[in-house]
Amino acid sequence: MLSRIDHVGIAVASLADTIPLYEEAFGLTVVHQEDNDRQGVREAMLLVNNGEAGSSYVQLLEPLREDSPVGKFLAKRGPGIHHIAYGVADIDSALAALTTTGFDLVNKTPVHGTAGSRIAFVHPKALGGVLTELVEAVEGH
Ligand code: MC0
Repeated sequence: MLSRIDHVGIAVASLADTIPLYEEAFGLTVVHQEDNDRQGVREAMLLVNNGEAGSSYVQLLEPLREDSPVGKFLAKRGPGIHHIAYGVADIDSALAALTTTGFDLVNKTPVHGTAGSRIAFVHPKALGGVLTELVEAVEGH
């Protein structure tokens, strides 16, 4: 079902303060920035690798509102790893399989993700405390 690690989502208080750390430490560059109002985040995608199965990124997430998943996470736990996201070729069949096996989905149908991708979250309580995202990327991402 899973084709790659698409990205690691990291909650940060400030993109402007955190992006230079990844540039300096690993020479990564920001290849995409976007506000996702429904998710309540301003995000920056830093490319790690373009592989045969698709690309992998570090995703830095700054909350747009305190009362958003990342805003609440920062208030409770402080900055750090917020979620892991796996690439899938067909998110509809991946979600159908997880529903059949009884996993608690935050999104039963896909919603809008980075750069036009279709995404869905599995509840952290269902996977040992790790918020998990599935990503069906659009061609070229
Ligand atoms: C909350 N919890 C987490 C967690 N967030 N555990 C692990 N990782 C996280 N990121 C835990 C809390 O510690 C708490 O555990 C319980 O879940 C309930 O937390 P809450 O603070 O009361 O929050 P809820 O219940 O209102 O919401 C939790 C839920 C939410 C996972 C449903 O965060 C959600 O809908 N997340 C999916 C959307 C999302 O994260 N969007 C932002 C990234 P205890 O033990 O205290 O009960 S958007 C994104 O990444 C897009 C742009 C993309 O990639 O394309």
